[in-house]
Amino acid sequence: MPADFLWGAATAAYQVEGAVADDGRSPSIWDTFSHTPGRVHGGDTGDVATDHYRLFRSDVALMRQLGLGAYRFSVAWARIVPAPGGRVEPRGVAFYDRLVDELLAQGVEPALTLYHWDLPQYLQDAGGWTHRDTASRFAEYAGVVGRALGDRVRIWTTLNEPWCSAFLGYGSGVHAPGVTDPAASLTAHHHLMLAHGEAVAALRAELPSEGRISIALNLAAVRAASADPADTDAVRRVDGLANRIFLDPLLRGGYPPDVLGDTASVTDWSFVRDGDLAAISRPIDEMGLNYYTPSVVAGGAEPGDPRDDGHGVSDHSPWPACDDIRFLHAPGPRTAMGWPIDPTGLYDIIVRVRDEAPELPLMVTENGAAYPDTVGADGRIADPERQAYIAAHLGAVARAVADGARVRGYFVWSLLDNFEWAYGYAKRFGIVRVDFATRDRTLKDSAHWYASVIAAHRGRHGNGESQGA
Ligand code: IFM
Repeated sequence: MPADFLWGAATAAYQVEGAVADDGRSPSIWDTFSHTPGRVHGGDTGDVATDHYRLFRSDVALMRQLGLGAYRFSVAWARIVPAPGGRVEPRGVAFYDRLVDELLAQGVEPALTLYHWDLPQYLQDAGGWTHRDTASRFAEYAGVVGRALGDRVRIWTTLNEPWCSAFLGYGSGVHAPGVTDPAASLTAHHHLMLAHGEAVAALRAELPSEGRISIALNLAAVRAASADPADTDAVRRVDGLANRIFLDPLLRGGYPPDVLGDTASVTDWSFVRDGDLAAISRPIDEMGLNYYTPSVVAGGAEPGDPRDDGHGVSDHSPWPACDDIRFLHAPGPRTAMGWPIDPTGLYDIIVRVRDEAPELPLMVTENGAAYPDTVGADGRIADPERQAYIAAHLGAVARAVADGARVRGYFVWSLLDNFEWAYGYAKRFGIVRVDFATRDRTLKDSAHWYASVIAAHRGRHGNGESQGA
């Protein structure tokens, strides 16, 4: 990796913070969703989660112990602007102030995401992401956070995985707000993209010139089940809805014509207004890529059965106008999410973006694996599968770097075991174990190993990370 490569780990507000009623925070759509019976495995909620809101100082101490160069976290919008009208809650801002100051004091660079799926419930009550106004509210919120923290935070991400917000939130309904309406999912998608573009402008107005603005996309490595033309056309369609529906407006200022055609039975796209695509394509400084597993698709199938697609169980597809497409699993070993392990997918999405935007620096903003870890009699948590997963994916990043991709950093998902959305606490992604009865943290073997990788890199490059620079 380059000398100034940033080695990090990531979390997100609702998944780790807890303290959902503290310091003026109002409910988000995930509070509502997780408290709705049947929505989340075991009735789990983020009410306490890992208690990071209270334990953040000791968590930052762990980061320092691991030698992390950066910590990627998200801000809970409902802590900052907890009610309609735009009033800013100073106690909410103060929490992130303390977190950022603690990170900087411990030599860990903050990497801030503005939206990791926890829309304030009052905005959902007004229509959520199907309501165009939500994009303007997001830009206002971005400006508030930019003003408060822009003097210390250099790495900014507007949205995390907007595909999930739009298509799991409004299509399959396995994520909050739990809507199952393909037209609504495409409307939400566009308003999320617009929110990103408006937030870029709002952040630019607040950040000093060193501020770097990005968006984190979970682009899909889509493969055909066979060379059959029905399968290759399924790849084109899914690629359109997973990848080009983001990359084309962001990088080229237009939606792909074939996607507009493929989805014409669902919506006429009249929610796109003049000027929207110019806003969405405002230049960004880097792009975040989140990757876990490839997608294998086949065409010409019978309409799907109820299924667990690795995000949750639903009778509704997250893919609009794709009822004739089947999603298969690649062969080979899988993680506890049922996700096949294939690092070449990460290589493929990195070089794709390298080819489409050669000047744009990239960050792997999430990558990691869930396994059912057990604590040994000696208290040790041996998680060789997770270690192997991360090592193999780092290998894919290194290969992409060697092939000319400008990858500036890698963030393990996740620092901590946490609230894994529809799966609650049943899936553990952390390199640090959290005992959800006591909230005690224990470094897993993968954490010790990741620390040694970082230390070896520093040893080779003389502590060359750009943190705080
Ligand atoms: O836990 C999630 C995270 O919030 C977003 N990306 C995928 C992770 C694993 O499912």
